[in-house]
Amino acid sequence: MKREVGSIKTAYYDSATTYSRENLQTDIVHIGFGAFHRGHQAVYTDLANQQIAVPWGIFEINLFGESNLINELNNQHGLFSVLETSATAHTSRQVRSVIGGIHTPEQGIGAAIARLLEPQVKIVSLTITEKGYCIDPQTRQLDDANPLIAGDLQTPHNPRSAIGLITFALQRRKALGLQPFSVLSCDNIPDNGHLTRNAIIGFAMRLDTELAQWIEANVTFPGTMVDRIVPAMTEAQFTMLQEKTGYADPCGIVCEDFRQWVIEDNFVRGRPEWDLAGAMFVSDVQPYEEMKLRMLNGSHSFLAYNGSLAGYEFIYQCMEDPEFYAITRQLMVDEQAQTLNPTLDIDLRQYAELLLTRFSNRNVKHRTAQIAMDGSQKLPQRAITPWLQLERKNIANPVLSLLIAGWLYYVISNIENNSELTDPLLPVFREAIAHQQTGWQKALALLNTNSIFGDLAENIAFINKIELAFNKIAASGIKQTIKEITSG
Ligand code: NAI
Ligand code: CS2
Repeated sequence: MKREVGSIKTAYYDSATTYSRENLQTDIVHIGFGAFHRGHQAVYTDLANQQIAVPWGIFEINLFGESNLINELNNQHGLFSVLETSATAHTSRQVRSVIGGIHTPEQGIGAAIARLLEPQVKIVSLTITEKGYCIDPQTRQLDDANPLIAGDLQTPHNPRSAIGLITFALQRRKALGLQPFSVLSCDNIPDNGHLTRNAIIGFAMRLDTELAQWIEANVTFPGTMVDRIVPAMTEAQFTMLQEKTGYADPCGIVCEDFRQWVIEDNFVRGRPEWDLAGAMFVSDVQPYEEMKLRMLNGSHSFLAYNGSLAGYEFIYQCMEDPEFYAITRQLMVDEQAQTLNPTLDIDLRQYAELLLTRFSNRNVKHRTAQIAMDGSQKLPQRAITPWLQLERKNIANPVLSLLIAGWLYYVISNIENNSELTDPLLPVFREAIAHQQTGWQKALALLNTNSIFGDLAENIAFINKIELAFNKIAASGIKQTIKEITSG
């Protein structure tokens, strides 16, 4: 059923794609050719390219996962389709900003290093998930115990982690007298620029202090707030994409029509005019990023755990349940918004309504189980820090408490039922609960995971509130628990 790329009929695409790809070169190396990058940075670059004289090219590197995606991308000469969908309308576009890619487990790390050493590379961007930075979420410093980091410190010329790869490429560029590049994290991590800097300079420090100093002086790590809901593809979405474009595109994706990108304007060798495609360049990303991470991602995590406990497979199904809808708004407006920087020039109530509408989009099939992944890397910024802030301000935080209790309940029941659970700390969780008897004893054991909760297991107010919420879920079920919070 698949067709040759040459047969992609441009008539099927709603977007005009006007620029020549003939002279596209690797200006940006992107690590992490997943769903999100295709629906976000690649689209922004494509749209900006349509309006500028010299288009920017992106080259893709995948360090993990299946090789098919990059092989298919290369078969299609880097072209792929993006179907953007609201609840009622679709727009399809063919993205033309990508040149091709490498899957290092197949082609070898040397091929990736060679790309990073091309003199004209100006930006290395990343969507490698929270865990890809190999950082302890509590201390925000490089985690030496991380097996990838420990391995790369032994053989830095043959790296496996993104952090080791970028540091080695910078070391080689320095030695070869080449100009450095900027490193642009596009992952959902608070203060992602500084965190990436901590990881790379931390790694370099362990190898060579002079290199670390050179990176500090010559490389920038702009912070970003990135937003677009781009779920992992399902069979149904591949079918929908094919129906709308006439082409069975193995690299295609379906995502929501909304997109936002706020970028700290701090690049050592220039950057595309992403603002022509709607991005915002600012001097301080933090207020935007905190708003999005807490109101959007915090609510997503609430729905991921508690929605799963209620039996909902997709986020839009949670939104069709009036109690879930109400408690999500309560979380956004009465709790998360109260923790945000008051100088932010955004109407947070309106922002909450926009998020609720986006979550309700039935054409975006975002699985609660997908968002539930890697909770250990997400809870600190989405739930724990805001929980503590509200506590300090004497503002009630029952929904954040229920989010944390829901995570505990979800982790324990999925381990015990052998159900889907993906988290880099899964072995630690298994070990922690193995010798505990009651549900709450197991929860307490998990609350002792320092890299997530710090020393909160000793905070009596915290433990009391989480215990109350946890026991309520156990005794009455999640739906009744939510009903009581929203009505009380
Ligand atoms: P995905 O599962 O489609 O792709 C993940 C990518 O990360 C793959 O290319 C994989 O090779 C790479 N990766 C995984 N573990 C890695 C590691 N340890 N080191 C280096 N690379 C690693 O996921 P998707 O949807 O592309 O999301 C990726 C990240 O993008 C998210 O974790 C989030 O931080 C950010 N993001 C995602 C959004 C979405 O709606 N999908 C929206 C906003 C941000
Ligand atoms: C989600 C995000 O998977 C998750 O943790 O909360 O990927 C979310 O879809 C995006 O941040 C939306 O921009």
